[in-house]
Amino acid sequence: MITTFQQHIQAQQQSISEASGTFSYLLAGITLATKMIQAKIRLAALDGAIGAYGQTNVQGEQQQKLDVYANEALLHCLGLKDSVAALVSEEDEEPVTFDRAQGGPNTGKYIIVFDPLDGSSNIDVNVNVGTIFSILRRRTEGDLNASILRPGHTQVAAGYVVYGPSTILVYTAGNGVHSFILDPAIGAFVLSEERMMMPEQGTYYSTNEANAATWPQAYRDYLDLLRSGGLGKEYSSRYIGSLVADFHRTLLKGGVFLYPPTLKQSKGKLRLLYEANPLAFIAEQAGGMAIGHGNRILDIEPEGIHQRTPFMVGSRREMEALAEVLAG
Ligand code: AHM
Ligand code: MG
Repeated sequence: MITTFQQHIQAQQQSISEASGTFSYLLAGITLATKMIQAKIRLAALDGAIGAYGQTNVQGEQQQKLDVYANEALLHCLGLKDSVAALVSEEDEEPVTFDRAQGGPNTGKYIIVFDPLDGSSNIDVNVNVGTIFSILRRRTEGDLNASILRPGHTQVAAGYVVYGPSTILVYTAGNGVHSFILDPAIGAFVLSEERMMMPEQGTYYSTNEANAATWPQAYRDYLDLLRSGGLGKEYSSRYIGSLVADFHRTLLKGGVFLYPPTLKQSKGKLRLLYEANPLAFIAEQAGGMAIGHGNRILDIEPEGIHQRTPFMVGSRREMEALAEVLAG
């Protein structure tokens, strides 16, 4: 018999720290939103839902119509839940917060941080995109912002959905990494693999090589090391330009994904809270590693919700070699 995502979460609740029905109810909001997003994406080219929305987001990027839809779907499906204290999105400059009881205090227990539609520049050409999410527990002391700006090792759960030939959900709640495939016949995410482990070493590197000329020298040396067989394998390159899709391949096949600092983006391009942190949590749970410019991603103390970071993630062998090269 099948195991659905909901059943899996409930069975796990004995062993994970978040042993309450609230947590699975919260995750049900995320899965509903991602089902709405995938349904929209599948029909977008027919419905005229592809193309620019006509505004730029807080990152200064052109918003696509589907970016806006994906963001609204998540805000709608999560905003009604009492357990939610705040929603932090790539598409919104400030966190969205809720006062539940009329005029009463915000009593929600969880903060959900998300990139509603990652890789949306690929939408026009029918290439995979995804949704990334991270769940934090609200702290009892300090204001909401202090609860949001915490290092990634405090995440309660994290995951992503990749909208590819199949719609696949991958998540961790700190007790292994599990993956589910959306079965369109029953409208449910069905367990496909439990306790996924990243291969110790792979044969792919994944990076926007056009930027290599402006990377710090150490990253160019590292690429040379991979290309010259220095790690004992012959590497191939694969780069989609949708982080979720590039990460998903790295998780399954091993290897390394690199987005180092560049001349144009001296602090890196990818966002710490809703891109690097959730994927770093998953990578570590699967036996891999994730670092910024030399430091462990999950230890970075965030200063802003839209903060960027260099982001390198992958198999243990490749990542240890990278850490050595960066350390000189
Ligand atoms: P976004 O679509 O949320 O803005 O995400 C940024 C994307 C990532 O999905 C991807 O890894 C990266 O930007 C690709 O950047 P580049 O085109 O510079 O290689
Ligand atoms: Mg995005």
